[in-house]
Amino acid sequence: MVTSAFQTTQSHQLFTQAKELMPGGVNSPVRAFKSVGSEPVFIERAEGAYLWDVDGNRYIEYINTWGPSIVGHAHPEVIAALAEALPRGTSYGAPTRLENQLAQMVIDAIPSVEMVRFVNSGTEATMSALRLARAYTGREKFVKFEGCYHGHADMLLVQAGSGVATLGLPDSPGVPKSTTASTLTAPYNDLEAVRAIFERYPEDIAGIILEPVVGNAGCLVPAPGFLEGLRELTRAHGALLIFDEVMTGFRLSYGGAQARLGIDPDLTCLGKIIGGGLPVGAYAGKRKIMEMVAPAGPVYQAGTLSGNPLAMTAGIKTLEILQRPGTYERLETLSARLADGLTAIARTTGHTTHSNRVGAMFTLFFTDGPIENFADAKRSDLDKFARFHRGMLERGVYLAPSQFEAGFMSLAHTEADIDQTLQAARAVLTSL
Ligand code: KE4
Repeated sequence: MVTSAFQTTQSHQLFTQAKELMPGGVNSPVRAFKSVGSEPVFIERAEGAYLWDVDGNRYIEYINTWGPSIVGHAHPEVIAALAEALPRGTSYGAPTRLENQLAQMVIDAIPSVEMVRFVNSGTEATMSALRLARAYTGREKFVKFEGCYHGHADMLLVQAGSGVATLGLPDSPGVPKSTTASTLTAPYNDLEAVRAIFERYPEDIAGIILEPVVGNAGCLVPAPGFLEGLRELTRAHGALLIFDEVMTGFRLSYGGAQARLGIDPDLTCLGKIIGGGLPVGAYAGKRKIMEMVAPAGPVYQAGTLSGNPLAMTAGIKTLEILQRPGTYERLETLSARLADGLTAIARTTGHTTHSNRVGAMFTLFFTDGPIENFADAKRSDLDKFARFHRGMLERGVYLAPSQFEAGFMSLAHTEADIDQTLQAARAVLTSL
């Protein structure tokens, strides 16, 4: 039931003030709750599977700050590691043993990775990986998929997912046509469309970049043979296969989507989880490619806070926790309980929905399935999704404020949290 205590007075005041100070009152568009037609709640603190807003409302949350807090918010061991590191300073602009340690952990975890460069965001990771692919192949064109989001670098803001889709933006003004002239797009899961691109441009494609399991169109699952087909096409044409695992890395398995699905990409982009919630990104891959990056090679890329000691510390501790036995089985059990429960409740309350899930990434679409690409996802009833989102928020469940995002499970969630979530969903879906 909606507790009469649910009020968001202080959030409203803060949002009113924020809109005077920052565009849209936020520092990342999807946070503004625009597509669900309500105002964001301002968060005071987070712990485990819970968020508390400034009005004292507690939420069971399934965003994991868009992926990073897979071990739970404010994990005691992560906090302790940061507390121990803080007195040594926050940034040096110089190499540290911590970067060696986290790089080695990433290399040990992901078979296709032989060398790593840390940056400060997923955007920097994908932007740099594409620059490197273009330098390595001497070619300019690359392929991305409709609905995939790879951050906000100019050449990637073409038919992007996540916030671009959420806000229904055609693409972004301010991006020169010349910059996106080399960006070719195809529908996700459409191998024939990619084959046709290579037939048209047999020697011009530097690479294909994709989310191996998509989170930014809502969750889309690769069709059998799709990823394998991309691997064959890129190999046959001397193009690189670039997996954007900013979201899936260390979430879908300790070796990411590629280990779970058995694919060997040339480059991998990472972020989110490897920083444990502090700013981080990375691009990584085969040594012969990575050694082209400055100062080892001519491909320039730099960053004041790259390899920041606090982000490295949080990332190292987070990956140590994820290495423990049973981690991914637990995430699977909890995620299946939630996704299957939501699907069953939607059916018994007479709603047409379809659920896509891989491990601890899932989306309940408000339309019928199958949902295999962005066009399918866009059939969803966004108005119903918005009412569902609002109803769940009022009942203490914090979901991604967009149909074109994935839900995330953490190790801090319990069966009781999920059952409470399902109880709220039953009440909301009955009322819709
Ligand atoms: P950042 O620059 O936001 O660290 O990473 C960009 C990025 C790259 N690749 C993938 C697969 C991603 O999911 C992202 C960022 N994800 C979004 C959530 N869909 C971040 C949330 C936001 O934009 O506020």
